[in-house]
Formats: sequence, C-alpha cells, structure tokens
Amino acid sequence: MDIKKFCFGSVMNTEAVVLDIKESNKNDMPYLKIGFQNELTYELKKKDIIYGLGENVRGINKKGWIYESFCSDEFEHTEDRKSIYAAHNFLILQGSEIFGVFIDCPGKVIFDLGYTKGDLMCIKVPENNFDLYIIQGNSLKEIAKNFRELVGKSYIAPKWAFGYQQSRWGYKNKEDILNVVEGFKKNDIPIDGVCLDIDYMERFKDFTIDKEKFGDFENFVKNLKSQGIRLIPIIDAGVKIEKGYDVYDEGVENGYFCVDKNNKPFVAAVWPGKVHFPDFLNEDVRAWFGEKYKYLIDKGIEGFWNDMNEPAIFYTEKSLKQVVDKAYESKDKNLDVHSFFELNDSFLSISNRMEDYKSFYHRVHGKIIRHDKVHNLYGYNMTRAAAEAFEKIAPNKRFLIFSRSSAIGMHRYGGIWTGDNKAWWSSLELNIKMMPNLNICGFIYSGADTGGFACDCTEDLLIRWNEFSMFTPLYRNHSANDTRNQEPYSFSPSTTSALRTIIENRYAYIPYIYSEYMKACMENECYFKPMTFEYEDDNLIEDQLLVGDSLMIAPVYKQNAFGRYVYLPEEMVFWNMVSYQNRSFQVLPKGHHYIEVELEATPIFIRKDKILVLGKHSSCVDYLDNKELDLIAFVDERACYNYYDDDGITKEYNNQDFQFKISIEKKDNDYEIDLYAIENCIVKKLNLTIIDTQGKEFKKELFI
Ligand code: MIG
Repeated sequence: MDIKKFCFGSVMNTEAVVLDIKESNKNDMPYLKIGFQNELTYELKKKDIIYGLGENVRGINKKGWIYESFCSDEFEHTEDRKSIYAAHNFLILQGSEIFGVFIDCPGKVIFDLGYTKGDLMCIKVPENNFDLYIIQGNSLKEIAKNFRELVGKSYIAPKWAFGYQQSRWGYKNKEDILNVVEGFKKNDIPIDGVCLDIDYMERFKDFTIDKEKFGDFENFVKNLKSQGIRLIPIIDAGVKIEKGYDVYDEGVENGYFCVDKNNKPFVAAVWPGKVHFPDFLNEDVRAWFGEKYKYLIDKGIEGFWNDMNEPAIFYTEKSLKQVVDKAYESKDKNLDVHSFFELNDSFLSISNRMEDYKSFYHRVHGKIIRHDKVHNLYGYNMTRAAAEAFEKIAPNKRFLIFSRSSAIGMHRYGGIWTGDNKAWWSSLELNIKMMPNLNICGFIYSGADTGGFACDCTEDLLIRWNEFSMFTPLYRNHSANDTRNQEPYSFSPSTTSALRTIIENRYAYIPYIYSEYMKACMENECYFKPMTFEYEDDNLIEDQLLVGDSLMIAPVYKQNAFGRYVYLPEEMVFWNMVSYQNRSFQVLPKGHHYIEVELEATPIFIRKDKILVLGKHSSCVDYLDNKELDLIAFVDERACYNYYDDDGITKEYNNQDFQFKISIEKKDNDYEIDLYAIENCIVKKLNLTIIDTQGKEFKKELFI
C-alpha cells in the first residue's frame, strides 16, 4: 500500500478523503517522528524541497517559512503572511527520500517548515484531533497522483469556461456591462464571460437582482448568450438580515443559520450590513441554499463565483462596541504613542477576529461544534452546496463554479480564484509560483485576477500578465472598483492590439489546453507542474513551469525586462511567439540561455519528443472550429500525442475517449507516422510540422 493512515484524537469527517484506508500503528510510522503534543517532525537537509500547500505566499518550494492553514480574508499576499484564503494541507518532501504528507483536519494546522529551526520541519495541530496520511511513491509525480486518488477526482469545468472572462467590481448596471461587451466587439477581442460583482444584487442580498439596474434580467442574459457571452454572478456567504427576504425568513424558520452561545442565529456584519451565516456543514442547509442558485439558473445563468466564504467578517456587534467605546474613552484625552496606536490598532483589527470565530456554532448530526474548530470547511461546503444543487437541477450539465475560500475536498466540487492580489509585478510572480502547488493539491481549474485586483495596473504589467494567464484554466481579468480600468481596450491602441493577439493566442491554444486539462482531471495528474516533476535530478527552477505534457513556459514577470534567463534541462524547440499564426522555431541545446523577449512575445518551449496541438481563434469558445488542427512536433526519436476532446457541456467524458492518437517516429531520413482516429472524429485534417534536432522542418498534411 502506498498510503498509510494514522489517527490522532478523534476528528470530524471532513470528507476530503474518498478511499477507505485502514489505520496503521503509529510505531510503524515512516519518515516522521511524533513529539510533544503530537507534533510531527522531520529533520530537514539544506537542499530539501517542500512542494504543495496550494494557495499560499512565497515560492514553489515552501521550505524556510511558517504557514498556518486557517482560511483568511487576507488581501495582503506579501511574504510576511502565514495564511490566505485556503487550507491546502498537503505537501511533498523531496530530499534523500521523497514522501507526501496530508493532514486531514477541519481546524487550524501549522506548518513550520524550517522557520523556527532551520533544519526542522514541524507540523502542529493545536486542536490535536486529526488524521495523518503519509503518501509514498517512486517519483514526485507518482506521489502527487496517489494523493489525488486518495482525495478523489477534481472538478471539471465546462469548455466555455476556458474562454476569456472580463470582470470588475463596479460594473453597476446593464449599461456598464453592455459597454464592456461593446468594447470587446468593437476591438475584435474574443470573450466568453462577464462576471457580475455584488452590484447586481438588491441591497447585497444573495439570489436577488436589482430591478432598477438589472431589470428584465432574463432577456439580458439571453441576448448576451446569443452573442456567445455568459454572465457569471457572484454569491456571498452572508445572508442579509431583512424580514420578508425569503432566504432570511426560511433560514430563521428552519434553524439553518449558525448560532451564538444562546442558540440564536449568530450576527456578523459583511456587505449588506448585518447577516447570518448558513450552516453549510449541515446537509439540509446545503440542499436548501444550493436550491437557491436555481433562481438564477432559471434565468439562463450557467456559472457562479462564491465569495467571502472564509467566512469574512467585517465586524460583529461586540467588536464594534469595543472599538467605539474605546474611541469614546479616548475623547479629549492626550493620547501618547502607546494609547494612540492601541486605539488605531483596535480599528484595524476589528475584522476577521479569532474571538468572533470562537463565538458561533454549527449543529452537525445533533452535535454542537464551535466554528473555529471546523473553520476551514466553511467555504468548501458553501461551494459543495452549489455543486450538489447543480447535480440535482441538471445532472448531466457542467456548471462553472469557483470559490475564494477552499480546502482539500472542495477540489471535487469547484475551482478557485486566488483572491485579492494587486497590480504589482510581485503578484504576477506569486501567481506563477502558486499554480503548480494548487495543481498538486487538486485545484486544477484555477487562476488569479489577471492585471491585479487592487492598485492601478500599467499597460506593460497587463500585457505580461496576460502572457501568463493565457495558460491558466481560469483566465479572468478582474479589478477593484476604485482602481484604474484595466479592460484590454482601456489603454493605448498598441496595448489593445497586443492584448487582442494574446487573447487570440489563448483561443488557438484551447485544443491543447483543454485536452491537457481534461486528461489531468480524469487521470489525477497535474496540468501545471514544477520542472522537477519531469526532470527530477535537476535543481528546482522557480520561475519556469511545465504546462501539460508537451510545453515548458518561462514567463517574463519583471518590469522593463525585454529578456530573461532560461534553463533547459534538455534540448527543446523555442518559439518566441507573438501571434500563434507566425511561427519560427529554433532548437536550443540543454543548458543556460538568455533569451530576448519583446513585450508582445510569449516564450514557448516544446519538449523533446512531444507535440503541441493548435487550432485557430474565434470570437468565443462556442464558435471555435477545430476541424483542422496544426501539430507541431519536436522529434528526436518518437513523439506521441493523445488528443482528447468532447462536447464540453455534458458530463459524458471518459479518459479513453481520445479523438485521435498519433505517433511520429524518426526513421533515418524519414518519419513513420501512425494515426488512429475514432470513427466520428471531430477533427478532419491535421497539418503537421515536424522539427528534428537539427532544426530541420518537415511538413505533411493528414486527412482523417
Ligand atoms: O470585500 O465583491 O475577492 O473579487 O470584487 C471585497 C467585491 C468583497 C472580494 C473579492 C473580490 C470582489 C469583492 N469582494
């Protein structure tokens, strides 16, 4: 058996794990030592690498910092932070030995990865109730795959969700949305979705639509859809306290909200002012809340984003009173440095206080559980509520759903976006480094706010960021209301044109991106991988990634850089791509290179004996016509590709359903090509470009 389970105390079933693993005796525990208060320790060597922990700050290698899994509404993603929105408690250690560790626990977990002591990894669970899984395997890839088998298949998004999405907090009415759509059409930029932020709601109430700003919503949705554009509304965790509002009334009547110590619905304040939190840990509550999505689905909606579900708390009555009292006490006083900063801090720390998370309760299977002990399951189960409802509403249909807060387990129900980043170059760098770790933890459909959420974006940052986001399954430009506009047409004509080309490139890459994404989901593999997952003996390169099986990318993420260093672990084909339509390939030898990368260029590397599949762009995913595909193969000995495609709408996917399988083998001065296609193959023609190690190109057309 490759997975061993050890139990500490008694822990609530988080339903993160789908395999039934028998508990092992702690005396037989490999790798880790059990210390004081069940701390798990491991002696670190200088060059050990720790992958995983999904959504977190810092590098791909997590070694050398302390991380706390406690889902937090944290808009600073700077390297001094310990927690952001998620709890992804899986890591893989690579050193003289390799193994994976998963802490299955609904509450806080502390991963001290050589922070307190440089040579010690120490994992602590303050509540002391958790299940530990140790995952073994012969390679990093195998361990990651074994882990994914343990936690179950990742959520699969509909194909249209691979199109470009435009979003902004501040599109306040239909006219604003239509202007955005017009901006894309006028500038001939492909687009598949526009997100609706909280402004579409009536007084920030979930499952309501502001009739003045978004009247005749159904026809509005229909009209846009006829142009290939879907609207994606936001749903918040907190339910506004307002008599006569059905969600509130029903929730109170049926006891569906989390309660305070007096068994009264717990009151916190978020967007709409005072709210109650649905008790998503409860099956009935999930069924009830999930059913509410139908209100919007009946109006033609096919995708959602779930926000503020850590859950975020702006303030509680108690915390507000404390700071207001303090302010009154300070009135007319001569505040010195200490008392002034104490007052100042009390306001700054009024949100998301541990004290508040300790003051409300869930009722699960007749048991009362204090929220902080199961905190990390909240966003997970909100998204699960939606997914379970979708399954009931339209069992064979794929919906788009992505969440802000998440924990392992939720990866089966939805994707994530990585929250409130900034229009900073360092946020782009963090985005690049976070993607492989998210994949390792099972979150394949994911992406960041392209261009940055907070702060003002610059044209060059937006261009560089799009050059990376064109590879992320969720490709969404989102920004906050008080920032400079960052739609692709908001800057100079040359920037609009550069962004149009990059977005077109994305659409042309969808045959490859979708095929690789689907295979990753169905076969428990990673779509984004650290370099070492394929080149295990090499040093880890933090700013180069493998995308699917055929590509390596080396994004530029520094301002005013028109080139960068790249390390090739083997010979590769380099394509300094501006437009996917203009191709020139160069074989680069293994080793270090400095490559020139113009602002408009995206460096692409095709691995040896691998094949890249390209189509053509269109105005949206629904209009893609991939009857004819281009295959670019770098062949030394033999390159193979299994091309997966399906309708992208239903759940009738199958990991054996390859449209075609191709193998290209070098034979002296010729190539032997084997092509197998299914009977009703969607693809009718393949245009092959085969590049050999001398850089010589050979072209051939194949008809299916
Ligand atoms: O307190 O709905 O992360 O994407 O635009 C901010 C408004 C609440 C946080 C989300 C962001 C969204 C914003 N929300």
